[in-house]
Amino acid sequence: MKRAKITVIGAGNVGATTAHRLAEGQLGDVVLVDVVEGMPQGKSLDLYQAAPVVHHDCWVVGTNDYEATAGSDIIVMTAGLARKPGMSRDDLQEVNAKIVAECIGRACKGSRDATIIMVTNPLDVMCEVARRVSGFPRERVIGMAGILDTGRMRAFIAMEMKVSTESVFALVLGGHGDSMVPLPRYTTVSGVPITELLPKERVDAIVARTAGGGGEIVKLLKTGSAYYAPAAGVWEMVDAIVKDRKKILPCSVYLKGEFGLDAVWVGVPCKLGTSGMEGVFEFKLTDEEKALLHKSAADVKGQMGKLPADLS
Ligand code: TXD
Repeated sequence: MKRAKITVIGAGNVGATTAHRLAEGQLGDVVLVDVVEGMPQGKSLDLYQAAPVVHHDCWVVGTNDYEATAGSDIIVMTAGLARKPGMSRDDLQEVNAKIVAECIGRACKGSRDATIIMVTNPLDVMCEVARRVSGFPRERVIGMAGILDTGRMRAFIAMEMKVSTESVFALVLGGHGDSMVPLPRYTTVSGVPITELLPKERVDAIVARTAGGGGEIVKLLKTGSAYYAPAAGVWEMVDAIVKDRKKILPCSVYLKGEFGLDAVWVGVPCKLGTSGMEGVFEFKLTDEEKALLHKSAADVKGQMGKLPADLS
């Protein structure tokens, strides 16, 4: 079977860390693209020189143009500005929309069958830019945020209960922003909902810390935003797609009526396999949960409305 070819656009913190995980996880050959001259080439050489030591044989190539990306199976889009302290994700929209339109437009020319995994913020709105510019069906444009948000929630619960992170499962729906919707009712330790295990005020505190999880790291780092856990989220999506694992993972998806929402990007559980986003995993929400999800979706839709009609 042919080895997967994965283009990672943006060789900054998230992009380079993603390339590292993908190559060392033996998921495919990696082409790392950035506008900064020499930087993706240097990082790729450095990554590839670890191959003989850590035992992988994936090629890692760096470039400033898109020629070497042709025929990619997966395009991971991480290029763009990251938040600085005091900024919201939406503050990045205008400038990042231009970067996403340019990069996705160029990358898609030689890779018409690729699946795009979006990372650039504001995530859900940038997914719409990629969908419009690429013309790809929703199955092949998917946003990475839910794995990060649920990863944060799982980590906070593991810290609180002093149990292995592996025993904790969490569910977060909604846009990747302040109005995201962590669902404690479906968040469990070894199958038992945390609402049965922790007092309400602790659950509320974990929900609030999850929603502000990105901002907490921005504040600590001062010069940029999180990248190790985001890169892990991309790794899990690529792994599910290239190995056709049919994993149910929370991702940003262009909804077509699911959960009562239409023509908007929000995080929902979906099935990932060779064809990309192979189906939304829909289930019944309480009235309160539904209201929160619809509020989050309305926020995303409001931001989508600010995109220019012509993105080229
Ligand atoms: O959950 C999520 N989706 C996210 C999203 C989690 C973490 C970070 N998230 C967002 O990813 C973040 O808000 C940013 O919008 C992106 C990238 O974050 P990163 O931390 O990697 O930013 P860096 O380190 O500044 O890297 C960005 C790189 C940098 O090397 C630039 O030179 C490059 O993007 N860049 C470009 N490359 C190619 N082409 C163009 N036009 C371009 N413009 C900038």
